[in-house]
Amino acid sequence: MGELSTQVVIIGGGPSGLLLSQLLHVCGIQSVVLERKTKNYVLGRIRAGVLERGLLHLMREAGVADRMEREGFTHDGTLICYGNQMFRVDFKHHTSHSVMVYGQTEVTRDLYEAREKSGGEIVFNVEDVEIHDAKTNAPFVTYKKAGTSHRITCDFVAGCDGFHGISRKTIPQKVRKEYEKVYPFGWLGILSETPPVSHELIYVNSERGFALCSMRNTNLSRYYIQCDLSDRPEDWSDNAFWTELKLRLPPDVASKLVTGPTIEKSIAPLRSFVSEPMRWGQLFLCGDAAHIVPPTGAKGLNTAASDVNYLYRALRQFYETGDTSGIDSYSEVALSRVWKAERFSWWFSSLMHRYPDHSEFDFRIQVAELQFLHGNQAAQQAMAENYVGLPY
Ligand code: RFL
Ligand code: PHB
Repeated sequence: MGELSTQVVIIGGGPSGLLLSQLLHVCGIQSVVLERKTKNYVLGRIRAGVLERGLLHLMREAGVADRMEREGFTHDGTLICYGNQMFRVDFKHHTSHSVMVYGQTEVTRDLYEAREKSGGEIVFNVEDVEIHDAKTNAPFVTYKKAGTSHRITCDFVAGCDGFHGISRKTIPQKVRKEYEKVYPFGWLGILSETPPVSHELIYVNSERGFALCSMRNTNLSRYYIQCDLSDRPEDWSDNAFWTELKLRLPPDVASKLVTGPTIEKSIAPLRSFVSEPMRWGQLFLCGDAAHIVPPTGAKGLNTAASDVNYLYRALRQFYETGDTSGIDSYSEVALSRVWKAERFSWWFSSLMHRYPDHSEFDFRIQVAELQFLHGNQAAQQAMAENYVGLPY
């Protein structure tokens, strides 16, 4: 049995776990990250593309923002289409803030590089991770790697292991309350080495279903279309995808679309989920381990980052001054912001998708709300404030 001791054991080497580990490192707090997969597997997952100002600030604080500042694209607004209308919500005008388009893959790559440079301990390919004695002041974590058992004693455990991880499930069922909404459709997403059709994102509510035009860089486009939950990526040839996307875009946008071979194709279900509380003894949940949003508002990674922000400051306060107030209020403070992101993501999803079970009445209400957003500056300001990210 391998024995080790550290201050914080972080379960999960996705963006939440790595960002927390790097921020703790910068203020002299030790951690060990345990990741179930390999580094290449984690870096191969194509996910988020839009970063809020809070996450940009944290990347700077963690000392990992150089490439992001050089290569990321600042977006001051977004385009929304419905019927034969298109309008722009100007984030900069309404909030004086912008968002940055820089892929989650790149954020994760920059974080791995920084952790490796500073000798950060990340253990890959771990199995059977278990959290013990989280309700005492001497928690420990056990795991197996290549058949050998290991044990790490620590002060705190951060559960950053995503929706399917073990951390949330360590909290006894009678303590946990879970809230969930599953949407009756999914998103089929592709990546292609083609120039993006627009320099800002385009969200489309078309009669054939939702579509989104996004990007990663000047020659890498990311497009999504709403699909049936029973669809599989292999059911969609490249040609079928491009044809369907064009049918959902306004004709002048569709005529500019550059198509090409896709280099990734996947389907994500849409779900809203929150598990409360986010703290149980010395165990703290962060990111997808505690909550999921449908991707329409681009809030998943950003909400993970806001949890990391609160937890990092709470741990820092504890180690620097012995004050436990940040730790004690973590769950309540994090959840208050989480629920606002849940509300926004639910609202924007409801506004932009075609629901198979909607009546004509529901549809007319959706159009009325889109028209209201189109014509009303106060409604656009509310949307812009949520999209660029509510303050921490
Ligand atoms: P992750 O990324 O799931 O990482 C968790 C890590 O934990 C590991 N793990 C374990 N390790 C050890 N032991 C165990 N028992 C373990 N179980 C799991 C996993 O291997 C993994 O490496 O969670 P994290 O770090 O909380 O990060 C959350 C974000 O990844 C997620 O919220 C976003 O990707 C959501 N999301 C978006 N968020 C945005 O803010 N903006 C966007 O534009 C955006 N677009 C998206 C998205 C998610 C998508 N999909 C596929 C779900 C677009 C899509 C299509
Ligand atoms: C993406 O580029 O992957 C993306 C952008 C905006 C969203 C969701 C996903 O709302």
